Amino acid sequence: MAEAVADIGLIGLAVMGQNLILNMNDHGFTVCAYNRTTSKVDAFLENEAKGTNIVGAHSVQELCAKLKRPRKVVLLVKAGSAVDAFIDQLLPYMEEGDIIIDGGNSHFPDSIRRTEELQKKGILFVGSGVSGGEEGARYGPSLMPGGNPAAWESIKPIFQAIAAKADGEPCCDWVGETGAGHYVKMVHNEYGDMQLISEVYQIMHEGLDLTHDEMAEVFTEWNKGDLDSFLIEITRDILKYKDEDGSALVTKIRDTAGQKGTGKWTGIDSLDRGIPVTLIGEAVYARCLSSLKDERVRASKILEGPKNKKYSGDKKAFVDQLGQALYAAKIVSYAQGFMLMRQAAKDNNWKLNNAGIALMWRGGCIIRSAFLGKIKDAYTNNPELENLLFDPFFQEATAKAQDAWRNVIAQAVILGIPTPALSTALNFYDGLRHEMLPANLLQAQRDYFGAHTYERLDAPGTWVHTNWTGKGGRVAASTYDA
Ligand code: NBP
Repeated sequence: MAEAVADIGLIGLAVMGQNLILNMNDHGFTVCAYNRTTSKVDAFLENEAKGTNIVGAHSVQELCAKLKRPRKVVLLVKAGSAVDAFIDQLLPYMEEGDIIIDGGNSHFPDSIRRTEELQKKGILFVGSGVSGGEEGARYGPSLMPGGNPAAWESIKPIFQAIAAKADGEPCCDWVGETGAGHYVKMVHNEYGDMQLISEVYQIMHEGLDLTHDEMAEVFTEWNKGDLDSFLIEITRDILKYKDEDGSALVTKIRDTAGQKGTGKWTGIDSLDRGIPVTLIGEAVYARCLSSLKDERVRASKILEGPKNKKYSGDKKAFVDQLGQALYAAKIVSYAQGFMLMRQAAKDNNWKLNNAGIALMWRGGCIIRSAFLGKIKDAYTNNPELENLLFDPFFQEATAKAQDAWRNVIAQAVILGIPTPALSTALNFYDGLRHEMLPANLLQAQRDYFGAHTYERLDAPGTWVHTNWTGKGGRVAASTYDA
């Protein structure tokens, strides 16, 4: 029988698993490593893990035998059936109170199911979002654990030690019950931020004729202010990067965007819950449109655009307005994300800690930014905040930026440059701040053609049908929302 020497076990020795193990080792935890293909355990111990306290196992049984109690096992394997397969393999060697943590990119309904199924067996399941890629895993990821709350006390010291730190605080806290960790990880995605930055790039490149070095300068400046973030920083570096012939490498990259699904999942989930997360939706569709390259090439030859394709005003002033538009649209994007999480929390009985979530995203992950500190402040000041845009700081920030934001979109429309995310953000903002929307007409139309009934403003709760043409009958359709 192997001696129980390890504080925690980890299964899955690909890029994330290996780096997370090394990170835990750096923080003084003894980790036992295991992988389906066991030759990778030996290779890891002989190379990357050489000279460390890391130990290995060649079977799930050996792994469990080497773990101190309660046993804690992190899975960092391909999401889906591999996670279920490992849970099944672990169960015979675990006992009540032991903990299984899935750190892969699992879809949150799977984590809800796993938490509930394992709870019945006395095993504590944690579905944890892990963000930050290879470097994050190695030197400090953003960690978003959720699942069975009874597991938190045992894993907290390890998770908070290895997580990224923002202003000295760990970018890791308990998110909520069952699938909350993986849900928050799903909503936390870079699609909106990346699309907004890309639109601003296209306006500067196509409409203002700025060189890539000039654009890099703009991003350098932006990174010193409100927009200070990882994505602005890497965009600056990308714009500066030269190919062998001295031209900007980015201009040689085929303009078809890939996607791995988290944006799409968020979009679908927002439709299911009836929450307008329009920035993610537009960002996903923009990637879809980008991948229709051949069709776009044909369209570019036959579909007419505006005659005037270049901005003729003060470029420097316009670049300043672009920065303001980017900031305001980003605020709307995060407001929408928090609206979605608020609804999901209601639907699933999760008590989400919004300030904690903002802090978890503040460092270690792709969307990390100084701006998330402001979101943390907003939810710390008012944990019950209905909408991020209602917070005085963000209310003022959007009010200050709105003239610039409107002008940027107006100019982009005139020049024929697409701005799906910048525009949808402004449309959302204008929609939200309208007490009255034209849905009254829409309801009248629905009642006209389908006898769907409508509610009268002067008699709330009273649903009536009007015989609009004088020819219809008295019978109305039943009232329900699909
Ligand atoms: P991969 O997603 O490439 O997964 C490789 C691991 O999964 C290996 O240990 C492999 O074992 C194991 N595996 C596979 Br593939 N199929 C299996 C099966 N049917 N049964 C058992 N094991 C199986 O590794 P990764 O990129 O390190 O990511 C790990 C997890 O973390 C994934 O869920 C990923 O989505 C998530 N994640 C990745 C990143 C990133 O930047 N890469 C960031 C955040 C989260 P083998 O060696 O025997 O083939």
